[in-house]
Amino acid sequence: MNRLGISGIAAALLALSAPAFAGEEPAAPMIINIADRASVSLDGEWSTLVDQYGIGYYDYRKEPVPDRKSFFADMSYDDNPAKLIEYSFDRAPKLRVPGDWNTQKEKLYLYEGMMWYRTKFDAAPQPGKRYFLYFGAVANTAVVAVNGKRLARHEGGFTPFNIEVTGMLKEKDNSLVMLVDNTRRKDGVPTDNSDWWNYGGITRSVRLVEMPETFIRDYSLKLDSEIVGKVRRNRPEKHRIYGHVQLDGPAAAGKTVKISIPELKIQLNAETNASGRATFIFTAAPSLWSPENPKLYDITISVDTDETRDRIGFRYVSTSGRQILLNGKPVFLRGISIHEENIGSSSRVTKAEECRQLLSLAKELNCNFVRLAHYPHNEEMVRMAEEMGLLIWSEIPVYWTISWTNPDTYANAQQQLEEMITRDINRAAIIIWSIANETPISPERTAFLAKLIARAREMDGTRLVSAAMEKVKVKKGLFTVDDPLLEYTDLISFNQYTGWYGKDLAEIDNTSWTFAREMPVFISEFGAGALYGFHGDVNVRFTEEYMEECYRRNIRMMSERMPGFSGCSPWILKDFRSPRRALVGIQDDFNRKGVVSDKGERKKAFYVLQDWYGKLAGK
Ligand code: GCB
Repeated sequence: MNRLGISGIAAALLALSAPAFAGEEPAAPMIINIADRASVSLDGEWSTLVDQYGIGYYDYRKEPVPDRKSFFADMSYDDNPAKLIEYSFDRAPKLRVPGDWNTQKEKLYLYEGMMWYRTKFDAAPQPGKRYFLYFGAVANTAVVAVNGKRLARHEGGFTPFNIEVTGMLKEKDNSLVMLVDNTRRKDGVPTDNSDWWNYGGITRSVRLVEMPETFIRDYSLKLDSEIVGKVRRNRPEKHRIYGHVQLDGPAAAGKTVKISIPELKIQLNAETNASGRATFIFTAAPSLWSPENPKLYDITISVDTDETRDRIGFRYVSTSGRQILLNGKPVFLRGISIHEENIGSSSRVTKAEECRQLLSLAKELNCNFVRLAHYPHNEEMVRMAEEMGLLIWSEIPVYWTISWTNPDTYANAQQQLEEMITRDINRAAIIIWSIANETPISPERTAFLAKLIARAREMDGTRLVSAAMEKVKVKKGLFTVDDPLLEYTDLISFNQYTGWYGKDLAEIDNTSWTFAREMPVFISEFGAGALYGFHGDVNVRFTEEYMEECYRRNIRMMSERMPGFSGCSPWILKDFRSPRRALVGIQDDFNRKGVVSDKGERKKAFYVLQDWYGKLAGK
């Protein structure tokens, strides 16, 4: 039965975008720092069934069926051949979890739709413990059932969620069935049109997490930008560090929480209020995190029933006039944009080693900054960038033509924003939350985005908030950004493809910029496409020479004729898959704007960028 009482027909038309059916509750509040928690991995080979028509979910009238008649029941023809059971996960082919399905089997390369996943696992549930299933990311919608009972639904393909399964586990042979749907939807976030591959699947790890009854769910430690007291020569500045600890469980209220940072000789207690939340503030003089000094401190947070350890850096970021300041000093962001695709097979990144390959290339380019586009990347990527001394721009997939007036679309965008901020609130490397990319200006869009920015600032007042905007022409050869969103952002950040999505390379030399606002200017994208190894005249599109020259001239133009130019993240590190790229023999389903090819071969433009960044870095 449909819990919200919409008719079966309406539900069918909406497919999985429909409001939750019975048992399809929102996920539980997110548990952070999951790598530190007692857990077992459920990764591996899962049984899978492609379900183009939703036969495991609907009956032949396209009415949703109850758990026992759906594939969530995990029945098998072989268990009772006298009964009509038209499926069996035991007979089904396997797919690797984590992983996108598109690059695992040729016949799934273009598949968009529903897919069933099933795994079985043993557990040893202990009395007095709580159990959660944690999913790093499932693209894009997931409905989860355990032992035949539907428990939760999550929408948003790039952020984690967890659901509680306390009291539902057996010692042997638990069945975990998931319906995963990557159908593109106009009202989705992202919408049905983009410039990247719509990978489907359980794309990040799945874990069974064991928690005490009352546990530490999330926490933050934030450095305030104000310097407290006098600055003494050769001594680190003193700052306030403030934050919160949120407990979860029956005994969450009135608890003493301990926060300790041994290296800073910090040891303090805070009391939780009636909702299990403790806030604290103290002063300390940490060695500040920066690309040159990616210093992290071991911290421990504990209550009588639980303890978690993390490594946290402290820094502050702000703007002053046309400059971005990191720890009070001007910083030029030598960035590169990155999609979450590995080098080699161009599959969704699933291993630490793949993160390292991408980030090492950024280091080789002399970057101090990465734009993790166009959605939150996996947590490992963020933590590794932080350890390697790379600043981060992190964004949600509010991209191009979102349904600005649909309240469900807004709710989902905000949910994804909250999930991104909650997971990564303690990552010093992240200095910019970005809430949108190249969205067409209208009053509805600006209201939607302004609300997201307000929410981001409410959750986190310690970072810059921005969006990738677009340029407009003032007159021949003169451009600006004239977007009402600038009222709300900290940066004039925008994508500009002068010399590529225009007439020719010469237009770059005839382009200048003017900005009415005294704000830092950040070029979130520029670039050109080239097929690695394709050489020719500088004016021939897709040659390495064209791309190289496009980089040279853009760098000159931005450096010389762009007031407030404070950094850039050229598009993009690696060639990536996109259904918009149809030129056979050159594109072959790849956006070729990578400074390295899909196999990691460095194009000529790579060296132009490396050389420029090297000089800026004083190398
Ligand atoms: C853009 C988009 C990016 C595209 C890129 C391109 O402005 O933000 O997602 O892939 O242009 O290559 O056209």
